[in-house]
Amino acid sequence: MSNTEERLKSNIDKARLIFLQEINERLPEALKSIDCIKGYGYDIQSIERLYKFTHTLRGSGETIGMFGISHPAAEMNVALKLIKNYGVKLEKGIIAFLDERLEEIVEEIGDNHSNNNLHFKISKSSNSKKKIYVIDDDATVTSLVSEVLTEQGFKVMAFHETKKAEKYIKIEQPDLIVLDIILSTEDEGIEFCRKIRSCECFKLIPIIFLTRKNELNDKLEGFANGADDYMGKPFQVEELAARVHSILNRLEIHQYLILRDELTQVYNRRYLEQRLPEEVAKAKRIGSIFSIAMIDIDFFKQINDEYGHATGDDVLQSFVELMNKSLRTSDVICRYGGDEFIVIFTDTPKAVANQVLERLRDEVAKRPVMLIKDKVSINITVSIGVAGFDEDGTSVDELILSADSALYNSKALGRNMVSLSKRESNNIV
Ligand code: GH3
Ligand code: MG
Repeated sequence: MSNTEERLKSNIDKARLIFLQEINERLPEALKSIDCIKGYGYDIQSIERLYKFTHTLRGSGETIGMFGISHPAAEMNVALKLIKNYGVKLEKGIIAFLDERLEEIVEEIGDNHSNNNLHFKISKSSNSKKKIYVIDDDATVTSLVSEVLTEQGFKVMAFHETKKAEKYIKIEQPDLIVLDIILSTEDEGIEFCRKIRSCECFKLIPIIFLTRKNELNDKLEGFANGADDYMGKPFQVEELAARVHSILNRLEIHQYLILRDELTQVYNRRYLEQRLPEEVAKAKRIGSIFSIAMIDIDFFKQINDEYGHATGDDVLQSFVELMNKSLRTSDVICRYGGDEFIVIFTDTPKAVANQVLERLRDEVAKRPVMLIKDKVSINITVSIGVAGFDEDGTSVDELILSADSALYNSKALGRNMVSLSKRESNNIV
């Protein structure tokens, strides 16, 4: 091989390594997206994420000759484009097709990893913020479990007694607890489990018992007192890690489902009611600012009346799709109810939110909603009210009231309009 050929080969090898590293970092998000689609069907954000991911894989994979990755990525990419842009329905067959192609990609990456340690890396980034408490009086167990779970990206805290863990639990809630039963007493772990389960805010923390008590009756008692899983000692640490992943992944899907609006897949009112107080608290704590917008489709009832409720649903979905495209990923879109949405613009002053919303309003008005299956195109417009922290309110209620009053102004002044809140006119003292 000539020097030039050698240099070229080493450059391609380097590029392949960087490519694999990059995929590894983005793969957890892609896997999460496909899980969401599998579990819940059409979700524009997941489709967008998968589209971008497969687009990169397709292009870069081909360039560096990794066709085992670029071919399935190209197939996925085309299918996603048809779904995104050409109204092809996301049916079971297509979901299975996307899932199989992604699996091919995962397998191919696995084969390409010299240490064949892919799942380790996937876990690492997808679980990087999750906190796990390991409570066991045996230091060998806590150190082994901590080491393996830490390597997999979890933040682990080890305790040798439940009292200390109880103190911490009140300050920072863990995402999962691995709990021994026999500590200073025969059933300290059971007592601890019962105690935390009796408190409303800890009811949902997954608990895995890891114990020498391994008889059927012990297990039944563990489950009866609130365990999510039970493992006897001696144990394989890889199996424990697999159970931790499985429980947390399922919980994540569950949380996704309860905080999303069923029709449009954006966040629902329940999420808004959690998130908005957090934004207010953060803004007060660190002195930051943010804005909110209340957006309402004009004369939406007429669309239902004229074309039927199902078409009304399609219009709502198309409008959300447009919002997803026009707004930034940091903007939090929530369906407040019916044809009304609230968007939180984090770290954004009212004037900037106003510009973004003016663009959105203009795009909505200019682009009729094309409903291929109904063979109709429907013109819609939206009215918007904007309020900013802290000039229009320093509490959730004040901000919503301000945005609502501004929205009312837009409606009263003829609709298809963005209005900024003027706090004085809201009669807020
Ligand atoms: P305005 O310009 O004043 O906002 O008039 P509007 O007709 O949009 O206002 P209104 O709030 O009276 O109408 C909202 C309608 O949205 C009433 C309700 O039947 C309909 N709606 C609420 N939820 C859904 C839904 O999930 N799907 C469909 N298709 N319609 C819905
Ligand atoms: Mg309306």
